[in-house]
Amino acid sequence: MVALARKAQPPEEETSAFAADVLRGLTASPKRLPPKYFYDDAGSLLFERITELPEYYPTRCELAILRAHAAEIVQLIPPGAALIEFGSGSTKKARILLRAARSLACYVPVDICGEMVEREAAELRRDFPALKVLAVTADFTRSFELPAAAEAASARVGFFPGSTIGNFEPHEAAAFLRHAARMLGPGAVLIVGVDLIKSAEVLKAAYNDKAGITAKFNLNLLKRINRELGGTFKLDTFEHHAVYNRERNRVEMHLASLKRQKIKVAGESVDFRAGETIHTENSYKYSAESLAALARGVGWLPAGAWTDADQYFSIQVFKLGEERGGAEALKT
Ligand code: SAH
Ligand code: AVI
Repeated sequence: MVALARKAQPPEEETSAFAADVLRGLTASPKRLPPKYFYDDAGSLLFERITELPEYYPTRCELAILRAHAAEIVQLIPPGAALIEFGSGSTKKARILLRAARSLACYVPVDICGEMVEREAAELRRDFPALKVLAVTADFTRSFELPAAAEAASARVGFFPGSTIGNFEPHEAAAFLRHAARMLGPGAVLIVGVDLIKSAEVLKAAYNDKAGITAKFNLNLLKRINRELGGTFKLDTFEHHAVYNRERNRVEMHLASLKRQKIKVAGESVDFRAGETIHTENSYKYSAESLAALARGVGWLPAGAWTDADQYFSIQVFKLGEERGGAEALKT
């Protein structure tokens, strides 16, 4: 079995892209940082701890839907297709589909965190010895090459669980769905997991856990900037804030400076007022209908939808349309 490990960019370019994004975000008003940088190895492991918290319901709900409906979901995967997961993390959810699926050409976990994707791929190869597991380290918002076996498969099926789609602005989510259509090509299927709109109390608790793991996950971004970009952030002078913005159906995460201070990052100086925040993440919540409408707008047609008993989470399957919408999505 051949294992493909691919770096999206050489490390130097990666570091300078990180530095440029951080400096752009910290000199903007209000200050912001892209959430994709949460996921260094430590951040990926902290996210895994979040998924086990009593307050963080999305993972449990999505796993329950997958376990209950795997047989129906895999019916929508064409025989001989390649399964490509965007933001594969622990691959726990893919394992449910992999156990239920009949004939897959290969499984391609794609993640920005190279350590995580390689570690998980090695475990999957042990647990599914007959499956070709072709790990790709890449930023899924950019074009990247799929392994040859995925290109040669009868069709490509995208898997985008975890409500990672909610970390995009809605226009970015539409752009990603269009990009996924182009990448997966004619006959593609896309399985998306999305967190549904619900009471503010449940949402606030999920992002303000009592054990403080979400706070650690948020602050880890500053730790990473210190380590990789020579930053001088003192972690105990910043505080994790997570609020629900009802008008925009999104949970916002911020890091608030507890005092007026000056920070050095990548050779530049950045000033903070007391109480000033860095906006680090949005986690948009959708209705089942609003996600379907977003997908339909870029050529993906609904093929199935499932929810959990509390209607907290939704898994939806889309197929590329043959008519105008599908052709539209596949235009370069
Ligand atoms: N699919 C898993 C993990 C979700 S967490 C689950 O459902 O539990 C989000 C995952 O997406 C992380 O593993 C993170 O490293 C990855 N990720 C976030 N932004 C990314 C990007 N731009 N490109 C590739 N991977 C990304
Ligand atoms: C990966 N993503 C969908 C998670 C979310 O819920 O937005 C990341 C996360 N942020 C805080 N807790 C979990």
